[in-house]
Amino acid sequence: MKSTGGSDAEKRAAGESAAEAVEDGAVVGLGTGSTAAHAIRAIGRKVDSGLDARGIPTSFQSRELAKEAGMPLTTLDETDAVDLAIDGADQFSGPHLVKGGGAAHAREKIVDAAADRLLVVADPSKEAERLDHPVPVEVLPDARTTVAAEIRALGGSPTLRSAERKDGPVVTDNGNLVLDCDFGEIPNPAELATDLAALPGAVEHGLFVGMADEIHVGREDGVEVEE
Ligand code: ABF
Repeated sequence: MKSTGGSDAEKRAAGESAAEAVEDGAVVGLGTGSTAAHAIRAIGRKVDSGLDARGIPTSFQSRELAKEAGMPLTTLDETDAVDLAIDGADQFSGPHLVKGGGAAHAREKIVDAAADRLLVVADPSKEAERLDHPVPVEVLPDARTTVAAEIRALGGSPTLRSAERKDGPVVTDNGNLVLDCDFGEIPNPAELATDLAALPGAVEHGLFVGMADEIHVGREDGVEVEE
C-alpha cells in the first residue's frame, strides 16, 4: 500500500482515534489509503471483540483489507443509512479536501457523501492554509483528450497518471483513467468543483468541498480533532 507524507505512527494515531467513534450497530464507510487502513484494522479488532458493525468499502484495496480484518461488509444498495465514513485525504484546508491519490475518489465521494458524518484521518503534512494540491479527475478513457483541453482552458495543467510498476496509465476500479490537474493555489474550491463537475466525460473529481465533519490529525504525541 503506497504511503505518503507523515509517519506511520501519526497515521496510526489518526486512524485509531476515528475508529473509536464506531458504535454498536453502525454502518461505516471504509476509506482508502494508508491512514484509513489503520482505522479499518482498528474497527476489525473491535468487531473481533464483539462490536456489531458493517463496512462499505470505497475501493478494492479497502474491501480486501476489511475482509482480512474480519469485518462484515454491505453495500449502499442494501442499507438505508451510513452512520459515518472514515477516509483519508491528500490535503485539507478547513472542511475542504483534495482526495484521489489512490484513484478511488469516485467511490469515496459517493460513500462519504452518503454518510451522516465524515471523519477524515490525516497526518499533519496534509494540512494547508489554502488547497494547492493537484486535483485528480477520473475520466472515461475516450474523454481524456477533450477533458484535458477543458482543464487547460480552466487554467489547469493536466497530467495523465501513469502506473508505477508497469508501462501504461493507472486504471481505476471503474475502468477509467486519471488526470492529475495542477491549478496552483485554489482560492475558490467550490467554484472549481462546479466547473470540473460540468465537463463531459469527467466521471468525478477529487475536490470534496465542505465535506469533512471532523478531521483527526495524528501526531507523534497524540491526536488533534478539528471540527
Ligand atoms: C485516499 O487515500 C485518497 O483519497 C487519498 O488520496 C489517499 C490518502 O492516503 P494516505 O492516507 O496513504 O496518505 O483516501
